[in-house]
Amino acid sequence: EDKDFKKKLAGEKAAEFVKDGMVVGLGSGSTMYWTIKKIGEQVSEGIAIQGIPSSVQTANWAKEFGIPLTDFSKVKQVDLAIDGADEIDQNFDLIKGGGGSLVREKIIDSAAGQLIIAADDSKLVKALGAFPLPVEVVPFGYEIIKEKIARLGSEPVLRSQNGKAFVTDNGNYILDCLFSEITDPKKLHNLLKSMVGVVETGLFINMTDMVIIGKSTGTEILHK
Ligand code: DER
Repeated sequence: EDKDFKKKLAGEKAAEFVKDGMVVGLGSGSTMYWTIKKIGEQVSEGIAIQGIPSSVQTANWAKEFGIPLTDFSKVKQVDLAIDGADEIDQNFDLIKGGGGSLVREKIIDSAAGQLIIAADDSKLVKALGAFPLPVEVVPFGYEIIKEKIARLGSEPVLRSQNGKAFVTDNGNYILDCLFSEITDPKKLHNLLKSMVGVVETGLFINMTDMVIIGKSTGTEILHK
């Protein structure tokens, strides 16, 4: 399907920025599958890198493709992080978290010297918000947060899987909050983070250095 082709193009292109000796933050999602697969090929051709996975799924793919893994108990910095996104606006601010890995992604992405986002062209938007904003919350008392966010005019939905609440790698819940159009992402992020029990939001503000877009005609590299 065309979208998968675009994801593969963008994901593989991003791997070209991985250099020998790097500690690489490995993002999550179906676009990152292609990045991780490509990095695995680079490793088999002899470059020496270490990956820090942002999810169990990503760790499994990295192991499958032979990428040596490390963690923050062994390394104190990440040279380059590569990740996907659900929405990318004109300031390179992102909505992420569609795959439920936003907390570890944001920890890795914010620790990285450089963050590259790889995505198919459907992710580019004028304003963030058509995609429901994932908010990771502590399960205890999440109903109170849900009520508070509803009063902001959103419709928070507890993410579920197989009829039960979806539980993240960190043991938390996710509220998917539709805001439709987020005119001030930073303000909304800060407001949500100030609510007791909110762990993190899927708003990745002022973090992205480069965006690689997969299109039917190839890839396009966007710089801020
Ligand atoms: O959950 C996430 O943040 C993923 O990176 C997501 O935003 C992108 O997923 P996709 O590459 O499968 O579209």
